Amino acid sequence: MKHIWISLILIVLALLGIFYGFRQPQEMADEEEDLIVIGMSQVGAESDWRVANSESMKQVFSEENGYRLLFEEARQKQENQFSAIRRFIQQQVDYIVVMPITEIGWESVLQEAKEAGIPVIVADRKMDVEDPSLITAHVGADVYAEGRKAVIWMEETFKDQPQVNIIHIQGTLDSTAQIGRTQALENGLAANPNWNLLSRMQGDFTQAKTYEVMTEYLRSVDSLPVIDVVYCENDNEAFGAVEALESFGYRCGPGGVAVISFDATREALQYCRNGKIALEVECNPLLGPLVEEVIQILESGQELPKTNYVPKEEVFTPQDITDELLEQRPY
Ligand code: GZL
Repeated sequence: MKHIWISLILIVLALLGIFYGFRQPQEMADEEEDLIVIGMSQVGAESDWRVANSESMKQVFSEENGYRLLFEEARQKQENQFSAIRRFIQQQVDYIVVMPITEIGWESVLQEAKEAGIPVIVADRKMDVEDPSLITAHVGADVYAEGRKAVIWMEETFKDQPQVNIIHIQGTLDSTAQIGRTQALENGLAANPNWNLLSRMQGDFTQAKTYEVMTEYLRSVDSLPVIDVVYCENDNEAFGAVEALESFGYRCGPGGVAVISFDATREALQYCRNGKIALEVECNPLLGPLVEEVIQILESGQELPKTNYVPKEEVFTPQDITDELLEQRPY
C-alpha cells in the first residue's frame, strides 16, 4: 500500500514537472506578474494620424499599467494582419485588438480567434462581418458624420456660386474612413446640383500617392481647370494635394482652391492657419484610453455596447487656429 502512495506522489510530481517544464518563461513571467496580454495588429504608419494612434496604444498598454503589449505593424497589407492575429492566437493572448486596414475579408481569422476563446476588439476602422459574435466591441469615430460636417461647410460656403468644381481624393479603398467620408460627399453631390465633380482619385491616405495622382491628373488635362474644392480624406493627402497644386501655379487659400481635410493633426492645423487648408475636420487618433476602458469593462464581467464612439470632434477654419491650440495639440 505504501509503495502505491509513493508511486502516485511521484506521478503527480512528474506531471507538475512536465507542465512547468513546457511553459514558456515569458508565459510564466506574465502569469507571475499577472499582466493582461494584448495582441495588437496595427495597419502601418501611412499617416501622421496613424503614428499618433500607435503612440496612444503603446502609452496605455504599458507594463506599469498592467499589460504586456505584443504590437505588430502590417505595413498596410491585410495578409500581414492575418498572420499577426494567428500568431497572437498561438501565443494565447488574453485579448486581440485590431485596427483593420479594410472592412472586408476577416471572417475566417476571426472564427479562429473565437474558437480559441480570445475576445477581439476592433479599433478605429470597422470590420464588416456576417456574424456579430466574432467581434466583442468596436471603438472608433463616426466618419460619416465627419464627412457631413465638411459637406455642410461646402453648402454654406458655396451656396451662391452657380458652379462648384470639386476634386475628390479618396483614402484606402474599402476602409471605413474612405467609405464614410466618400458617402457623405456622394450625398452632397446628389443634393447640390451646382456641384460638379471634376475628378475622383485614390490617394491611399498618403502624401506621396496623392502628389503623384494629382500631378498625373493636372498633366492629363488640355488646359488647367478652375478648381474650387479639393476634398482630401486625410491630412497627408491634403499635404500632397497642396504641393501638386502649387507646382502647377494654383493658389490654395481664400480666393483660390479650398482644400478640405480630415484628421486635424498639428501640422495640418498649421496649414489651416496659413490658409492653405480651408477646413479641418477632426478625427481623434488617441483611442488607447477608450480601448482600455472596454478591456477593463470586459475584465470586470460587465456588459458593454458593441460600438463605442469617440466623443465630440471639432471642425476648424483658419480663424479658429491659435498659438495656444497648436501648443496644446497632443498630435
Ligand atoms: C480614420 C483613420 C484614417 C485617418 C487617416 O479613422 O482610419 O486612417 O483619417 C489614417 O489619416 O491613415
